[in-house]
Amino acid sequence: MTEGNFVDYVKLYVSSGNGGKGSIHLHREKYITKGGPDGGDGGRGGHVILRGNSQLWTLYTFKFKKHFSAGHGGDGSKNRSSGAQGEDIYIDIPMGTVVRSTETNEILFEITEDNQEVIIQEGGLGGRGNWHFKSSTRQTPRYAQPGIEGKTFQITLELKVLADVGLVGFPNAGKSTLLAALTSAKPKIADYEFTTLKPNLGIVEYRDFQSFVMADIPGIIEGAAEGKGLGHYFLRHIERNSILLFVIPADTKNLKKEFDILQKELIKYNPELLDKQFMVVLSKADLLDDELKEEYAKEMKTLFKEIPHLIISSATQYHLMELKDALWKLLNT
Ligand SMILES: Nc1nc2c(ncn2[C@@H]2O[C@H](COP(=O)(O)OP(=O)(O)OP(=O)(O)O)[C@@H](O)[C@H]2O)c(=O)[nH]1
Ligand SMILES: [Mg+2]
Repeated sequence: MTEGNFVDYVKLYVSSGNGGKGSIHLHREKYITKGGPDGGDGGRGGHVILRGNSQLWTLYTFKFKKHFSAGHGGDGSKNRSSGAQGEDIYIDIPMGTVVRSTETNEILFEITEDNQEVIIQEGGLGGRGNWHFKSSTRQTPRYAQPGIEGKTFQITLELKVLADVGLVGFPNAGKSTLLAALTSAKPKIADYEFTTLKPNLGIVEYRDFQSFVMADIPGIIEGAAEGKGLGHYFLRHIERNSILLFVIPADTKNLKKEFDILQKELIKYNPELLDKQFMVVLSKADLLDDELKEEYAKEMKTLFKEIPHLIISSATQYHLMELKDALWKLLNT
């Protein structure tokens, strides 16, 4: 995953297939002069079906493809033979995707399970062939039903659950570096503020083939809730994470103040964020000597009390396994 893989809101056009035409056909055979109607039915048009897929984490694929059309039904033909059914089209989407009608903004449903299928737009019915319309007074009906046309519908997909752990910190705190150290994501990392402009997601592989998703978002600064920096836009993504992992660098001027500012911005933006589980890491510990580390450890113990905390270094991998353990424990309580 690279910079800009984070797509959580898209509008799609979906079109179901037309139903095939019913056939108007009169049976012809040697020696049979009045064979009667034998035109078959048109096949139904293909449905558009949304399907949950647990391997997907974002709506990224829809950045490039926004139109989806199912196949048309085949026309009926002689000998009462029905037209082929139009091919259904399946659109795979991640779990936690809310599907709305773009026109009314009404929520239609939410995909919550792997392989869950919902028909979002039905294919048009095939028309009935002329043999259905034979009666005592009308032996050779010369009409059949046309198929019903498919429909185009615009839907809005919005991803609700994005990640299990969201990284929160000032610019340059080392969030992207931590994501890169824990996952195979390759976010841009540099020694200046606002290197990360768009959130990045990575999958943290845990013991026994378990995993959780971590989201790295742009740095938050004082005033973010009022729109300073990039924070105001990205704060909404944090709302969806179940754990907020505060990243504060070891070269911070003031550990407590930095944590307070971050927390204050979150509360200003949405007080409900306080109900989330918090964890704090002091990053870049390789910059500290043992004595300083010791001091920080004490300070964190008094400052954070109930909040789990760790001193880590992405550069030297110091305490990264312990961090995974702690996050996993939090996720499972
Ligand atoms: N020594 C040391 N430097 C680190 C460590 N982690 C990150 N850095 C450095 O800190 C700088 C910022 O790192 P990033 O990971 O880009 O920081 P960020 O929090 O993602 O920054 P923004 O995207 O701007 O919000 C880079 O120069 C990194 O090389 C670490 O564990 N040790
Ligand atoms: Mg970054």
